Amino acid sequence: MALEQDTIVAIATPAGRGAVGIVRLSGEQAEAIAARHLGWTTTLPRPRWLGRARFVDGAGEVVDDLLAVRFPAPASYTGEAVVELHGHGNPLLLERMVAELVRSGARLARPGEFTERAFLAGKLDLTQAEAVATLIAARSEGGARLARRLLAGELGAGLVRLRQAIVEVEAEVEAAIDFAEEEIDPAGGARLAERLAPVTAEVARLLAGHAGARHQIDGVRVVLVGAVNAGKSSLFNRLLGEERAIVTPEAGTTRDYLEQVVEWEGIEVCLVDTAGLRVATGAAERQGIERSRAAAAAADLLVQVVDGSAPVVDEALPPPAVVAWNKVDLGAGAPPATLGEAIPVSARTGEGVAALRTWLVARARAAVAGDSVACLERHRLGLEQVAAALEAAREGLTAGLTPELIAFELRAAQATLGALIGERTPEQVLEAIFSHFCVGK
Ligand SMILES: Nc1nc2c(ncn2[C@@H]2O[C@H](COP(=O)(O)OP(=O)(O)OP(=O)(O)O)[C@@H](O)[C@H]2O)c(=O)[nH]1
Ligand SMILES: [Mg+2]
Repeated sequence: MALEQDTIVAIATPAGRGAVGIVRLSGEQAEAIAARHLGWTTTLPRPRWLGRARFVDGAGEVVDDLLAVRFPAPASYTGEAVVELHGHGNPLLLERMVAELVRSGARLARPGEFTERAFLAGKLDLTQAEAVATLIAARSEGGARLARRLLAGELGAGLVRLRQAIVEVEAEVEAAIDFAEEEIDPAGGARLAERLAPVTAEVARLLAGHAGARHQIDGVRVVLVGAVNAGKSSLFNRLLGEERAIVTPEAGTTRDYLEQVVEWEGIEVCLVDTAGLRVATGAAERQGIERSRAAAAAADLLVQVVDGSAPVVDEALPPPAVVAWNKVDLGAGAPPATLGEAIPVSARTGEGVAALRTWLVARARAAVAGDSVACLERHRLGLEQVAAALEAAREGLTAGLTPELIAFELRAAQATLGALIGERTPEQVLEAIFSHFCVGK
């Protein structure tokens, strides 16, 4: 990817009105372009100091009274000259300023382009650049904490250490090639394999914690399923603490599934209410039931809601994590042991709902457990490749294969680690990562 020298501009604050709205410029001409509108004529303001300014358009009209700050290169987020304008948070004013800045020579930034430039300038490695988007998107305290660790470079630094250890082993294998040895002697092979063991163990540790870390970032999906009228939507509303889903005495009220994200004790939980399962009476309901089944299949935790006052034998479902034995206020008997773990509740009175929530939180906590920062799918795919290459190298070392083959595997592991950090990462991968950012970041 060629380094672009043009100056980019975007609104950095969210759409809508607010106390403050920020326009950000980055690139060689950032200061010169901003200067034209801010009256920075003879001297530029002190770097990194916020100063009052007036933004004037091409016709001399004042657009906004604001605060402006400049970050000369390379001590800025992008590594280029950056200017930020902190104006009043009205999209009309902000968009007008952006249009004026474009007229003066800036270009609209693509999503994630500021962070992409920071990455290209070497301010962040690729795992840190991803962390910026992950941190902004985090919907729970736990997810934000993990994203902050990623942003601090914990994963990137760990991967660099692993690569260094592999480079050292490879150097010894290459030495054997230089001496034109046909194969590595068994004692030497065993010793080198032993030196790879801690690297393999660390890769395995990162992979083992991936599922937990991913749940921390993406949340834990809790899906309510069951027969029509069992009280799924009532329970959904109770768990959320708001009347989100429609509840009626009619069977087949919920046609499509509903999702709502809640944060329970620092964990992001995505609660899903689904259409009741029965033989559908129409096309819409049939589709709704199909979607319910798909939602059930994608659940991390499945809660089967059963009307305990008139239990219906439900259709075949994946085994639920727990049964919510509902409507106990109507005098439902004890849940039959065949149902497995069941918690008596009443969505109407709220009885037992706290116990159900506590049960779900405990399971959600187990789902996010672990201490891996390898939280994204890209990390998992890369680390699995590294693990496979290391395993092939270990086998080669213990089986006395030619040093060339072993060196090849060790170089493959290094290359994959390099791509994870962002060195020689294919351009499509970079594009896919940065296109998921918001504009202005
Ligand atoms: N007495 C009593 N009635 C309940 C309870 N939970 C739900 N109901 C009633 O049962 C009926 C169906 O409730 P819903 O929450 O719509 O049930 P659902 O499982 O979402 O139904 P579908 O969307 O049709 O599949 C409504 O009349 C609710 O008021 C409960 O714990 N006790
Ligand atoms: Mg419903």
